Amino acid sequence: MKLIIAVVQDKDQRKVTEALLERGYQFTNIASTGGLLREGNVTFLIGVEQDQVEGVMEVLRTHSKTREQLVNVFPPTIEPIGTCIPSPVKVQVGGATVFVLDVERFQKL
Ligand code: 2BA
Repeated sequence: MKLIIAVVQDKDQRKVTEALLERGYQFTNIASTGGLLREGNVTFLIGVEQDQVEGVMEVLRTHSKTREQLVNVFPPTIEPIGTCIPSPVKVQVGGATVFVLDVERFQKL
């Protein structure tokens, strides 16, 4: 068995959820926050058999979009104090960030 951990942008949550449900996968959603952007995203925990991994990947590939977002970057020198102006930099976010792990044991107790 495999555990797929997929970080998806908030905006794609509904489509990914619907597509996973339609295909009969079982999963859990956890509200999460990106370390860099500090914005809400969603982490899906999806437990599947080995032969279902590609099906889940296909759903994630189809419904997780790549978007550009601006991040404020502060210049390395911040002197004189109080005059520091952050400059926005574009970063590409998504599609999904996916980890596939081996599951040692799976039980519902
Ligand atoms: P964030 O941490 O908010 O990152 C948003 C985007 O900023 C990333 O998009 C990436 O393009 C850029 N970024 C983040 N950290 C960076 C760094 N150290 N150097 C250069 N660029 C950086 P994605 O790569 O699509 O990631 C989207 C979200 O997936 C991330 O949101 C984070 O929540 C999660 N994620 C990505 N890589 C991860 C990892 N290795 N471990 C755990 N979570 C990860």
